[in-house]
Amino acid sequence: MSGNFGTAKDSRIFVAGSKTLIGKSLIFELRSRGYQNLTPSHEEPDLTNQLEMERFFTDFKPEYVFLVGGKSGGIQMNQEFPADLIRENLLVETHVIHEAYRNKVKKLLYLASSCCYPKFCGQPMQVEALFTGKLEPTNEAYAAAKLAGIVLCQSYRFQHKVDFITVIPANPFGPGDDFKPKNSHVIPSLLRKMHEAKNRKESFLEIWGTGAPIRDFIFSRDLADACLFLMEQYDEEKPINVGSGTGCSISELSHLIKEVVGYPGELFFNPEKPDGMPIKVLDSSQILKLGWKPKTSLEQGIKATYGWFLEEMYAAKK
Ligand code: GFB
Repeated sequence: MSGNFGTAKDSRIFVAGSKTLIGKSLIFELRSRGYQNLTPSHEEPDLTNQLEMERFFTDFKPEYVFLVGGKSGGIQMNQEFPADLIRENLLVETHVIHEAYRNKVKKLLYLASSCCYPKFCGQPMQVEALFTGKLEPTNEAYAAAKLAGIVLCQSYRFQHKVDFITVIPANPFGPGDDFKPKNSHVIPSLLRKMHEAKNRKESFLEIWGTGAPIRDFIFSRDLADACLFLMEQYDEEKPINVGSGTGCSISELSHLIKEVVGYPGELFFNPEKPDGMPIKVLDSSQILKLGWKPKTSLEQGIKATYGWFLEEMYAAKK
């Protein structure tokens, strides 16, 4: 069913969302494994534009599609820009999935999100829990769009007999992440804030929320590796989770980042800022059973991400 993705290194591959954290990691992994026929990352068509998508699929005729595009960001972005998030993600999913079907793509992998799970979900979160409860209000619009993407894949599979699969990742982070204060997820945000607080010799740093929420973090290169593994090995309608297997509280995470950055000040948790979902840890037993596991510890991943951030800052100053 999956064609010959693993062996055919000359396959035409479209990474839809090549400028995203996961898109960049996927392109890096694909190139390092000898796949050369990738859609050029510097001139990605507008995924939200139906005509551009039609033209692109007709010209490039991709055989495999990794759908990792669309807008995403941390808790603050989700609260401020719900309309942009739902609109952009719905457009991207609709156009890419439909054109993949019309152009007889051999296989498509759609990357959903762990915020598709209900707010008060049993832990670790199993795929069977999807659609069984209310979503976390701070990211409801984004999550609704990502859930629609899951149903799109399942519906095209059923009606058109295509091999479209869904992967649900834990919270990804890594080199190439978005460090802009308003958009960023917790890891890039805290790396930047602590780095700047250290340089300014500030003795206190505010961390949003109570510090109690628990997250499952996956290093972007491990997630890209899992996506390539699943493109080859997984053909089911049921979404599959990809996580680290363990949870880490925001408080533990903040202290780990403090150590990596070498920030000597005190951390102050501000409960007036939103916590988001209380716990999000994925049940990743299915992919473990198939023979894949992550290679990078949280600490190693954070060190690599901070190293990348420092290089970027240095390059920007030159
Ligand atoms: O990464 P984050 O925004 O994503 O926040 P979510 C995780 C937790 O870190 C929340 C706390 O409890 C925040 O209150 N936090 C503490 C911070 N300090 C900070 C900070 O400086 N910046 C940020 N961003 N958080 C996301 C969704 O929810 O999950 C996304 O909003 C996406 O759309 C992602 O789906 C996987 O895990 O709360």
